[in-house]
Amino acid sequence: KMHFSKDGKRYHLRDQKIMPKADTFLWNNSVLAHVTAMGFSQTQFMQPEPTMYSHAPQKSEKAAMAPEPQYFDHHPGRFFYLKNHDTQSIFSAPSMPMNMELDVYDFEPGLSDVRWTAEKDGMEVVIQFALPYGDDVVELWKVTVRNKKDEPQKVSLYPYFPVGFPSWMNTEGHYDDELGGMLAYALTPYRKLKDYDKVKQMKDYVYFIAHVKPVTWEANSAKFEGYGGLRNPDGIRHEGLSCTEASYETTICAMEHVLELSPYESKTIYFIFGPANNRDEVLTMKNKYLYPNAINDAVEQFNNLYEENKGCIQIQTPDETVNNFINHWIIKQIVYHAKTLRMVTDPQTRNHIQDTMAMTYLDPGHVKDLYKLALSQQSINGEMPDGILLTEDAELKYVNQVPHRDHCVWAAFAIGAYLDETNDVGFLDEKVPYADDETPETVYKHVCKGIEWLILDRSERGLSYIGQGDWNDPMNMVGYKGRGESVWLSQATVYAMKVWLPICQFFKDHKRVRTFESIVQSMNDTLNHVAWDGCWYARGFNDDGEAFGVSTDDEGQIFLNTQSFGILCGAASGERLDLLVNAVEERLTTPYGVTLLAPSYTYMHEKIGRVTQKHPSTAENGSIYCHANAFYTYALYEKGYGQKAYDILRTLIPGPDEHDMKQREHLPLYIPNYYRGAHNERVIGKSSHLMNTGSLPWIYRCFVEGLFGLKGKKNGLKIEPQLPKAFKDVSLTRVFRGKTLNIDMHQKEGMKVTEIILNGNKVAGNMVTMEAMKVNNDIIVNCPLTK
Ligand code: CEZ
Repeated sequence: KMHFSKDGKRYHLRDQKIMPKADTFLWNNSVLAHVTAMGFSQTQFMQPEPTMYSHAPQKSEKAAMAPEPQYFDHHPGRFFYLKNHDTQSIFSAPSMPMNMELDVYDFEPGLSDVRWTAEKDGMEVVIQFALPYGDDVVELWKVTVRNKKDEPQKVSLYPYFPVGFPSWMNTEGHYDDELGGMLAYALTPYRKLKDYDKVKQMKDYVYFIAHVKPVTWEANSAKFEGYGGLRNPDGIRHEGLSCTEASYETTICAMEHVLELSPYESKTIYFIFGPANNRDEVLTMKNKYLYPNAINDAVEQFNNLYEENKGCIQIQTPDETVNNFINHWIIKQIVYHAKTLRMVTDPQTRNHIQDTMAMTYLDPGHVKDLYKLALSQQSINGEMPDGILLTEDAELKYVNQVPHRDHCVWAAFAIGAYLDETNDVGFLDEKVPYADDETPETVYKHVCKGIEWLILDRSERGLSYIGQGDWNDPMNMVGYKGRGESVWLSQATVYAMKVWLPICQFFKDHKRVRTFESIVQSMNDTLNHVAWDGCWYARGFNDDGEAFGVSTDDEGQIFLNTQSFGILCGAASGERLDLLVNAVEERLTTPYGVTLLAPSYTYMHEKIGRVTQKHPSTAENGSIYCHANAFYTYALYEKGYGQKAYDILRTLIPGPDEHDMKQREHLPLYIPNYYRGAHNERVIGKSSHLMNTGSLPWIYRCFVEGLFGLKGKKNGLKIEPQLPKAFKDVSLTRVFRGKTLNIDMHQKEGMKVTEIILNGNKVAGNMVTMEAMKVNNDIIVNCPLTK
């Protein structure tokens, strides 16, 4: 009922009922489309701010994709009704709105398109959806109706694409004969005269055109639904749609195509749906995209893109789900993040940097300009802004108007990772200006200045101030009076210095080396002295100097991030390390991953903030936040806890167990922002269904550098696998600095230390130097059995 296709690039969910919320997403440079198995859909495009053009009848205020979309009959979707003229029986595909039991159902998300098959009473509908490659905002649809009987059948096909009632100033729609399709208009509401010029540029028209003219149409939602509603619309019960416009009324795009099909005959209709600024633009799109091969062309271009960026590893392990995820699906998600930066004009600085960072392992050349762009918005005093402005008109909005104190740590992590992978030290010498000083300085200096800003931004006892938040956006009331301290940010600052120290050494920047080394030491001492709660690290200290994230708290006693970074910064060692790992296991671990904190907050804590008001076990309030899981597993690999790390990492990818997937309501096609935490047994593990997440670079690194232990060093590749017990034999291809390594890894009884054989010769130690590598290499790695 649920499985990957043979090549792993498509999924099949053949049961309409077991996972109605199963979903996938498609994207191009301007559009992000989220679709579900049932046919619900949300599409946003950039103009340049995220905008939607297909709404529920009531205008929703939501401007962009958000976690946990709630579906209901009138939730926007792309639906196709089918009526048999002889029997008058009706069903809808892919499933909604009628949701009738189908004889055949298949939700088939691919990397570059989505397909559904729905069959009832000898009539099959195959729907395919894709977005064009590039910048154009248009949905490409192809619907094939096949008569599966040995007698002729006459059917009507009625696509139903809602526009809604998005504008209280002007919403309307009708059939435009010349266009040969539906044209709706919903003016972006505005009040200020100065906004008129902006509104004039908006894509306020919505078009829906088929490549053959319909026989009847409907723009008027009330007429279409009549008394029957969406589940049994009068419009379809009657002979022909009523051809009624919407005149300041809830607007839809529906059409009727009559298809006479001989036995086993099929007919295909192509549709395009999208927003436009004016009628001419609609015509342009029609000419450009309303042709039979449009979808195939788009799919091919996206497939090529993923092929060109297929990542630095291609793996063959005994776990097919993991192979497919790492070889194909995480690639798609990484490329989406890196190329669109989540489709905002002011990505949060930490998101901008981490979304880019994942690309290090796909196409390292891609990251440099994006890092330089971020650094060019740094102040001369070292402070990084809350968001990176991508366009000239962009401004810091929403959460970016709340000052967060952590933005200087990320460049060190990301550029450190870039150097490990590429050894492109030349990048450190490239020069970038500051936001408030045009004299350019080197990338190296910029990052140093960021760290030095963090060093100054500390309390008397040497912990980082939290102000109105750190990594945790909604932790806004811990330190707003100026005294509160973040244990996490203190650890992250130390870790940033640790990552950066070898680079300072490389530059023979002795003074900095001495300073950083001594601060690393003193901060770690302080952390262990004041922030160690006995079995784990506290999360911080509020403005009144009280610790939180400690065992004496009634809620939020332990936080994951301070354990992960407590490991990464080197504060936790020896007994502390074991205690902390045990505490995470006992208090935070669930079958679906590790929760961000526990127990979840159930009431407002005014000395912590907005995070405590989020629903318990969602998002930052104790969900299984994938980003935080990725930090933690990365930290575990750093310390050699390979099996424990993998046990957690594996929980982030659903399946293949059916129960697991059903509980999560998530297919192994992308890492969601979070899964619900432990607060409510009924909904534990449920996916947020949000495809935006900072976890991707860390997860990918966990596989490359942790599990397979193939980490770039100055002179070459260090090979130190931490294979999980279940991976006795694996083979993979690693691309590294222009060389290809075909690697077989085996766990072998009796091995004491890992043995590496490069092109037939045993390597002394675990480094394969660049000099020793040919263009193509065969490597055998024999490891001791994993305990
Ligand atoms: O947003 C994420 C941010 O994109 O939350 C993370 C943060 O590190 C990421 O940069 C943890 O706080 O409540 C809010 O304002 C949050 O900003 C959320 O919207 C959160 C969402 O989960 C979206 O990704």
